[in-house]
Amino acid sequence: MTAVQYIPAQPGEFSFEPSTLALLVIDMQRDFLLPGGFGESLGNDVGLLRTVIEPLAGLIAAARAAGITVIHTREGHLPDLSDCPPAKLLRGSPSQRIGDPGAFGRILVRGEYGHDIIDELAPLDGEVVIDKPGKGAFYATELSDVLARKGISSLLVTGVTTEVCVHTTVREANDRGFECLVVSDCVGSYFPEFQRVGLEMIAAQGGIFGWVADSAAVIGALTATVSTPAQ
Ligand code: C5J
Repeated sequence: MTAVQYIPAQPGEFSFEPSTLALLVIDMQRDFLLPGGFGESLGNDVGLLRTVIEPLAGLIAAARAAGITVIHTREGHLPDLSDCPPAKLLRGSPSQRIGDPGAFGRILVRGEYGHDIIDELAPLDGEVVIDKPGKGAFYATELSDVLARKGISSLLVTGVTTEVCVHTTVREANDRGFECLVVSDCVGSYFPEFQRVGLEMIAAQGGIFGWVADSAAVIGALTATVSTPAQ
């Protein structure tokens, strides 16, 4: 029998069993986070996303130490863009579209330098990396199968951006029956207002999409996991 652990959270305590919990790290890619990259070229302040790096590195380390499954995602497309619907391709500034040359290679194209995960949060050998063509990590990916195979029913959700890929993924996960806790200082937005409201929306109405807690609270519970032997 595995011990149930608790994390103080909004709107109330989040309970989990370590063996059925995974840490999902969404789209911590150079295209979104590096100064001079795609995100910045759209006029965004990447500094707002980069505040996530340090707490998230600490959370990933704590999850690995506790034996929690860590899964990374990357948003991007095949080099021929056959998996990018015109509705997505044609949106946005004509000079900065998906597949166009950018400072770090073709924008959001798999295999390009900018598409990969930032060095600070590089996946370890053996950790699952899900390549996703959409905002949600479940759409047109193998994530459902991976989670089912590993017996995962609860997710710690982190990454960027809060109101886009994090929210879409949490909503997809919620509809599929997963219990999601969004880690407030480990998700980031280019828009401070969207960050605040995005987090509020998760835990509103008694946790309509899930729970919210900061990384200190989550790491506290994961550390207790390490020191509490399974029964
Ligand atoms: C966006 C993402 N914002 N990962 N992607 O286009 O949130």
